[in-house]
Amino acid sequence: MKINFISPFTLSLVPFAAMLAGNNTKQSTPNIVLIYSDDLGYGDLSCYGYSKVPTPNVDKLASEGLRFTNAHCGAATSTPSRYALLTGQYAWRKQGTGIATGDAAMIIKPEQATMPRMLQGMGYKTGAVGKWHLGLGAETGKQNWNGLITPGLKELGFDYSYIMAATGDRTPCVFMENGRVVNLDPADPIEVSYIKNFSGEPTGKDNPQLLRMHPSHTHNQSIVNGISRIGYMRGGKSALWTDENIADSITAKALNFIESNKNQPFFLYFGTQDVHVPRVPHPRFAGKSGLGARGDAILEFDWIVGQVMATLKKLQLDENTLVILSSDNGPVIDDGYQDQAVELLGDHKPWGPFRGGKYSGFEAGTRIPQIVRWIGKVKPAISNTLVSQLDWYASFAALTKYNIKPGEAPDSQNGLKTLLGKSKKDRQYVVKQNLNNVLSIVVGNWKYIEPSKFVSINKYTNTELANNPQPQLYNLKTDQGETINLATEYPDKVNELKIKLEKIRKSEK
Ligand code: NG6
Ligand code: CA
Repeated sequence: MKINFISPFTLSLVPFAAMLAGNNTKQSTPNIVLIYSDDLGYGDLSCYGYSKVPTPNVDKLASEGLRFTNAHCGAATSTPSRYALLTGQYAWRKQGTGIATGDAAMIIKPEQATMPRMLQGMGYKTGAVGKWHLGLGAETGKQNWNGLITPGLKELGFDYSYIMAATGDRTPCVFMENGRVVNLDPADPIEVSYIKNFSGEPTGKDNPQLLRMHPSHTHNQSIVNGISRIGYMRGGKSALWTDENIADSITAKALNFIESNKNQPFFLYFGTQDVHVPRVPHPRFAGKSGLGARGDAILEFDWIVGQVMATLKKLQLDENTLVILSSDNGPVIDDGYQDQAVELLGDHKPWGPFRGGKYSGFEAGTRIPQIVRWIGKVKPAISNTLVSQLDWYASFAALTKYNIKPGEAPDSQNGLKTLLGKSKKDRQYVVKQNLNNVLSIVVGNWKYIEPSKFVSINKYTNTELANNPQPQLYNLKTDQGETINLATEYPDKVNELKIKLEKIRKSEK
């Protein structure tokens, strides 16, 4: 008699074999890795065609995935952009979401819904590594940097965190792991202030002879590693980061997080310090781009991407990991230090074909690179579809079959099909904010920038902010550089977009 069945023993070997192979390809939902660069422009990557800096690892990612040409972050600076990304709510709806100091209280409150908590609830291990810049603790200026700072990322749904509290150019210049400063010697406690210096401590302003990199503006307070910063700090010598090693340190932690969680779904929010100021890349990259420290920082960023991709491949996670690479805002050349970025820029065009840059309401402020790669699920292509980072929250919810509750991630829409290249339908509209919280809205080819009385130029960076007492209307299809204001020619269009923007602004969220 021919016995034709699969024994329970054979069946039970299948998951066991998958386990042995060290991969989680049988997982029903993919791992999610967000590589979130800082101040990286649309034109900074060679795959976007405007770059004089080779970025082979990013280009490979793009050639294996979907490269977006019409992707937008929520704001032209870091804190509001990150706030919007992690909560699915426009930052301009909430007070206190502007560029945060290094001693800011946590800006997202523990009771708010967050992307990591949502994914955690769906069985993901969640980790944040690198730049944070969304505040820590309950009260501004009141953190005890020598103990556990709470509430922190754990209260927002991150199982693991290894972060820089704010930015590379702000104190405290230390890494924090799961809410505590790393390598801190209790005999040398840390103090931080954004009000006044600690007596006897040198500053960039009073002791410029101690600096190896001089500020071009501001950035003249406490000195760490020969670089003066925004903000004051004292103590914690053994915990201070070495700027040259930041990329190596955070990358090691990111890879370790991936490796430790390879057998279960994980979500990694990996915010790089590159290419923010101060730009002090490792000697492996310093001087290598020929474009000064900013170009070298792009090389370092590309290396980081290569490390993440090599690790996913080594762990056989390629086919079960959705990787998204993007940036928190557009590019800036001189953002506070004399690092030769301006002098050596040459033909490189960080802003691509767009006007403005970081801080701006013009496109270069918020039109950022975005690459989505998921082997076997996302076909390599270029997408010109209008998309917003606000939608990642609801899209990941759809991906993991989570039902968004009423009021949760109120400005986020499910754009999963577009993200995966299965739809070419533009988002109905995209709203963005500049440094002054002046809003603009893009609908199809049209862009409307609301009138405002703020200064038109950021005097520190020489960036056009797109602030104008008159309404502005641009046709992004025929004029992607926003050179011709069509507002007087098309008053009906101005009115239509103005009303739409007001409706979105006034909607209770
Ligand atoms: C600005 C700083 C700039 C940078 C930025 C934050 C001045 C004049 N400029 O206020 O150097 O630190 O904040 O950048 O102080 S971001 O990418 O984190 O938003
Ligand atoms: Ca930024």
